[in-house]
Amino acid sequence: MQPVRPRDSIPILLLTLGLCLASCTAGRRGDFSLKDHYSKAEHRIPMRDGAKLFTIVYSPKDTTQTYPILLKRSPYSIAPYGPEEYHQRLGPSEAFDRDGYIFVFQDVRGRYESEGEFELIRAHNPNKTGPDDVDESSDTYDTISWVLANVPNHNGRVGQWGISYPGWEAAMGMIDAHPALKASSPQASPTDMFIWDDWHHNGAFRPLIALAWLPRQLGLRRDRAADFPFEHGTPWGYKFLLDVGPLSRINELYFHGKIREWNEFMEHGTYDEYWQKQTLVPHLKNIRHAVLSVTGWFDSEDFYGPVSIYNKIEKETPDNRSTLVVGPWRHGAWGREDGDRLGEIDFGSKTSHYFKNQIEHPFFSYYLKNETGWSLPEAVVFETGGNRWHIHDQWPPTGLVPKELYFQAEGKLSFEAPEQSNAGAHDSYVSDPDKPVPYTTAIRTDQGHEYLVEDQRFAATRPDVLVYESDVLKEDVTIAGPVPVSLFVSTSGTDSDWIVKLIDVFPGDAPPNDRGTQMGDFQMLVVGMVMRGKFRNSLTVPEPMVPAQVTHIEFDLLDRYHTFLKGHRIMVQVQSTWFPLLDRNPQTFVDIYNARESDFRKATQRLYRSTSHPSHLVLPIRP
Ligand code: PG9
Repeated sequence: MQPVRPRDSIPILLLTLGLCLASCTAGRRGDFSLKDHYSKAEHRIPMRDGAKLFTIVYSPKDTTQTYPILLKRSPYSIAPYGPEEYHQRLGPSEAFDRDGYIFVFQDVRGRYESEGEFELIRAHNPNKTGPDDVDESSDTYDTISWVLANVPNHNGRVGQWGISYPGWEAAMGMIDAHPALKASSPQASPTDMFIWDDWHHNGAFRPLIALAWLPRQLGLRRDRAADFPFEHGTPWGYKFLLDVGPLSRINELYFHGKIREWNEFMEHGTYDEYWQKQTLVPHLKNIRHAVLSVTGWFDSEDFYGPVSIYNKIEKETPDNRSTLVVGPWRHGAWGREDGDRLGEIDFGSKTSHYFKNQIEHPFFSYYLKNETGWSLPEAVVFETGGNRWHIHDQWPPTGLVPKELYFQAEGKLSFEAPEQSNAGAHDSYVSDPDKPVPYTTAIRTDQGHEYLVEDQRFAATRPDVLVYESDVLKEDVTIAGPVPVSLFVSTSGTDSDWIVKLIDVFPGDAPPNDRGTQMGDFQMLVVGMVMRGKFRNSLTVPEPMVPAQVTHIEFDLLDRYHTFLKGHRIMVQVQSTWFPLLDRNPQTFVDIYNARESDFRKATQRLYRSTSHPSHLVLPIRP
């Protein structure tokens, strides 16, 4: 049955009931025992190549009716194991457990109890020729076939979901999908690890997440005896990585060549076939079942993935049933937090409850249980600053008015183009890789999430950060979508990072927030992005920058939906280091992963702001 799709309509009743429903069900939580309602079975399910994947199935004890199957495949262990040990929760939220589903959990190939070889972000093979050609898509297919044939009391409909790596598994399951797969929800799924997701942003490496993830996770492979304990020896990641020096020293000091994936990362410093073949986006063709892609504006790991999944399905399959949801969340927060705040920023409501009760649960009920009374919107997106949910008939919404916001003399930003005719008008700073600009004031060795909305005053006061600010806004300015950046720059070196941060400056007399933090003149990071100079024209074929030559660099800040409120100011900061969120660019044109200490040099940077070289951002303004 095709869903009714009044694409512009807001389910207002459901919207307003959201919080009530959330608190009502939470109150009854203690009454519901999974052991009373579900039996648990463990299986080793054979894949087409003979590898057996360990799978746990919870089936409703009430067999008077049939149930849909809800699958989650994970590399992070599907513990607890053993027939008497039950999960705390089976579905994405408690409502699923109460409703009755056949919940299927699986350790993916090569992880924990499953046989076979684990491959980090295994590339999809579109040209399978025999049973030995396996990938995550074929493993999902074979699992669904087995469950349909061997688990009784199902209604023939399957859904798949997951957050982060399990979200990526859900996305891979959508490719060449089993016909019984009716609804998929890839949540915080990465799609491209070189361009915008976990390991890199525009080719700039993100060491904190790689150093946290690889040693912790890859020691758990069945075929490896050793774990890789990794001690930083300090709680301060900034000092730790500065002391390490060039990234090539990580192997010398810590991994000793034993982590294959780290070695591969260090060998593939451009967007070559190694990275290109991992990208799932080109394989998202002919996706006809319902898809709910979910991410958070402040997901520091996998914001880009879900948006790219949505965009690709929209482009490839016009009659799709695909929805994008973006809330004001950090990585995966919608699954485990209320979603009412991040750091010092309050979002005004429990946004995760709204998502769980009004979007996620009805989505699966509709497609897997044939329940009516819900319509599938196209994009459900939260506007920060204004603190409201919106339903749009596409993302970015229609009717946007792109408006150039120019860098001006004396640290000003304005919607008027520069008047100064002097082609050389610029601002300048010295970027020193030995004294990089920190990305946060927090003392931590993991990347964290709050930096994505952190007060930027600590950076604004540095001499190697250019700061531009608008006048006080006379009316609200709402942006929706990606923010293109157009920079005219030069460097005295032969490579350089260009980092642009868009910031919301609160009024000086803004009241303290609910935690008592002073918010007067708070500089809230809205979005920031890097372009590594050598990748400005191609991520695959790097090119040196020519010293002192004015160079035009264009890239996008990731999508945002934010209102700079009346009385606030818009700020942009430009810098060339963002450490240790990003590895340090030596500022000389070398293979950074094999760079020597002596390759790291200071560089004098210029940002031009003249009539001939009018550096600017293009704000996608929603009138
Ligand atoms: N974002 C994490 C990840 C996904 C895919 C590969 C490696 C890491 C995660 O949290 O699962």
